Amino acid sequence: MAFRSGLVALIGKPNVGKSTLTNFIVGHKVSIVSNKPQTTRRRVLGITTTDDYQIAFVDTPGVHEPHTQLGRSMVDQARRGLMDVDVILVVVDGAHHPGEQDREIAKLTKAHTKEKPTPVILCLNKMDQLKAENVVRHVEAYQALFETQEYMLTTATKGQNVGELLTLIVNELPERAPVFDADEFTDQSSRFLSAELVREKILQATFQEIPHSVAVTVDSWEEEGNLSRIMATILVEKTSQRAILIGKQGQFIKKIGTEARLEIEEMLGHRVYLELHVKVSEGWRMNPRVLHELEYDQ
Ligand SMILES: Nc1nc2c(ncn2[C@@H]2O[C@H](COP(=O)(O)OP(=O)(O)O)[C@@H](O)[C@H]2O)c(=O)[nH]1
Ligand SMILES: [Mg+2]
Repeated sequence: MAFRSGLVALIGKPNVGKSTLTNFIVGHKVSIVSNKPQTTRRRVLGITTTDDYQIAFVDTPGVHEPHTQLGRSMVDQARRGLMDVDVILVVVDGAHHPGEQDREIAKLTKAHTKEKPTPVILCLNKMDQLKAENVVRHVEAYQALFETQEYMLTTATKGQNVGELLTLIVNELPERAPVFDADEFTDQSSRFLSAELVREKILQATFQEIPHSVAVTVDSWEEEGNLSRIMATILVEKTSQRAILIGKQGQFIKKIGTEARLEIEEMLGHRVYLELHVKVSEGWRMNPRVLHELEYDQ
């Protein structure tokens, strides 16, 4: 079989498992995961290469109603993620019947395929939560909505049926030489991924408005032999949020720092010294300059 390669856009509502699926396929955490919507704030490329194929997945922020400058930038990126792709992989929550947001996404993909015919494959994720009596009804409803027959039921957290899903995707890819080196797995810098790992630990440990209000920047990064010295700032929008993140006697920030450091060390393959500061920056989500500094607009 000739080598196949191509670009695959992951499109779907927030929280359906797009980043979990990307990370599983790529074998590295290129896109952070939490159960809070809008965890992914900018486009991330996740690349997998075998002897027979190379797939570059474009993991986009979920399509949702934008209320802030950050939200608008995220939806723009989801739309742009569709440009020039070889396959559109629509990821849905297979455990639930399609709803209003799914119909919105269907409109988006249909508008795109009308202009540029592109194969659409459905990934009905969260199969572990799908009741047996709903399988046929949900599969048929999503197939009708997205006007495609091709689908796979998956459990991304366990990697179930992901191999089968990859087979469907590869069959739709053109015969083409690889574009990326075999050892490249993302287009994101270690610096950005490190900031994202800190944000992931915060998202996983906080509730309500904090996940939406947090951003992380890496302010300095120095290599000392086999050690990376990283200084990062956590931006929040209110003084009360700062107090929560620091916690009693600094306990909360310490826990976040340890969890993030361990994962950054794993990613870099050497020791890391991580220093975290918390800063209040009112309304940063509305501020294009701050969004640019955070690289959320790229
Ligand atoms: N039960 C179950 N949970 C999943 C599955 N895939 C992802 N999740 C969880 O769903 C949440 C959102 O996942 P994420 O990948 O961030 O979704 P995204 O917003 O679409 O990128 C996380 O808590 C994941 O652990 C799955 O197949 N089954
Ligand atoms: Mg995501």
